[in-house]
Amino acid sequence: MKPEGKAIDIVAVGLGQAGGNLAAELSRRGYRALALNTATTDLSSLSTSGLSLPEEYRMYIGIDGYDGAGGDINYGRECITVNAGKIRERVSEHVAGADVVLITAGLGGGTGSAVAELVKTLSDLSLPMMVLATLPNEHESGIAKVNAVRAVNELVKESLLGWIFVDNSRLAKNYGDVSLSKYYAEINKIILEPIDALNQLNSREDISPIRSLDGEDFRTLLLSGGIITLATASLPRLTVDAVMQAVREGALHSSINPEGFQLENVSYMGVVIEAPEAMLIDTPYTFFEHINEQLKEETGGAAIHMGVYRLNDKHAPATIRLFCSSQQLPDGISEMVAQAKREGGQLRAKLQRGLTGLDLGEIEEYELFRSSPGTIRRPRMTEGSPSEIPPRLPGKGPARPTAPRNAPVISSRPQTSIPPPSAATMPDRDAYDQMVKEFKESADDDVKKRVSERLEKDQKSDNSLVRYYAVRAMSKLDPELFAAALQAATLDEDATVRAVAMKALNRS
Ligand SMILES: Nc1nc2c(ncn2[C@@H]2O[C@H](COP(=O)(O)OP(=O)(O)OP(=O)(O)O)[C@@H](O)[C@H]2O)c(=O)[nH]1
Ligand SMILES: [Mg+2]
Repeated sequence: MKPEGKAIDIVAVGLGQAGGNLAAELSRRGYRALALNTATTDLSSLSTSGLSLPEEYRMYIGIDGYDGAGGDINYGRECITVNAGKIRERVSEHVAGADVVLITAGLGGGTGSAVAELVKTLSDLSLPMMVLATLPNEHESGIAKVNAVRAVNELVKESLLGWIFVDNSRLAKNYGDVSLSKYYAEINKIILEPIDALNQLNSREDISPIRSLDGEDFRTLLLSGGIITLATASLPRLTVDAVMQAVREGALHSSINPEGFQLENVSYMGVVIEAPEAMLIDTPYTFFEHINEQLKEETGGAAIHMGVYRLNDKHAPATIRLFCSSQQLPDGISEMVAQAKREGGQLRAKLQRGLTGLDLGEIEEYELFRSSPGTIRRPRMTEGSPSEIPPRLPGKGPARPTAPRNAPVISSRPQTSIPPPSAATMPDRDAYDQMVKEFKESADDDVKKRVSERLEKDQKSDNSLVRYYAVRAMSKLDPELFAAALQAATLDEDATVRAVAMKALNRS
């Protein structure tokens, strides 16, 4: 079932919105693709032009009644665990016979950041899995960055055949003037072009091989078990120095992948040179050998696969396509961890690079959403009236002891679980879920009023997590009732808060 003209049968499985969009781009390029999402809204956006995937290749993996993970990585994980059987069945049917199963995801949101859980879920199937994951943009929220570095840390511990990290910040710098409506469709083309180009090198009609990098070479490179970076450069002249310069530059400053791939860490390298006849005729045979030797030296003995092709277009500049695979995380990822630490505000320990994982310091323990798989998005207690349900204490402790069922009601005001303002402590997600439940279940207007006032107050909090929980609660309750607060939240400095508010207002 190999797609026509491709050396390797790559099949995409996208997770979350970015993952689905990237899978749609692979589908446009002729590959099989499937999109998994916890949000029906995200899945239905895959019918837009430029980002389209037929409905039969979109699979909802949410928990009934909820639309998306809203940045909550634990909920993303839980959705995958709850739907594990269904996912395994659908994916194994979809990827049958694939040479590579490319799992695509955007790290930062709650669904895509749970990609390691998807890898674990599929591990029983013994598939040839690789992951392509985007890293958040610089301007994205601290929550997105913490989610992303934790996801990277989990991912590099999984036994995969390769990892491709994509630096959304670099893409935004280079392609920031593309219109908003076409932006993701356009950058996804740029992200996937280099892999697709190498995969169809030998069936292109605009080039002919002088020394080919064949399908088996490409398979060896792709499945070399490292972190991959790809780069493409144009050269006006073909000299050993110019090619070496382009290779060094491409590894260090790819426009797609994180920066800082050091040549000495590269274990596998592919270099393809495409040049018009006029350039090739002036190039001695030793050029090829010199480049090969120099690359071996600078990489400290990497396996080098080279190809040279004649371009039919006589006036085109030469193109260099570079593929590197390394056992070390590039410096650009360390920079993102540093940002997450700064912006998380509580994160200290130093970064250690390497495939054994990142030392995330406190990020590892930093429970942004205060939930654990299996406890979230469901009423936590089934007995008793809502007023008997205590909130969880902020911090580590268990739920407060419940008052005996027959205990006298001390306050004459209707009892609610509204938590104390949490200025000095970590905000507690369960408490906000509890407020939503009480608002919905109570017939007492006073309870509803107190919950509303509390949420509106928290929407103005200095703490972005408190604002996030408040806005998320409003969006679950009645976006029309909270229209003014939600409108204000669309201007929030935190991108995740803005996104949740905008989504709620669009729904209402
Ligand atoms: N390169 C690229 N990045 C994207 C695309 N769509 C979203 N992103 C980025 O991917 C990251 C995660 O966003 P989403 O994919 O929307 O999040 P999600 O996985 O759906 O998670 P939830 O919405 O929380 O359920 C963010 O950093 C976005 O900027 C896309 O099509 N291409
Ligand atoms: Mg989403």
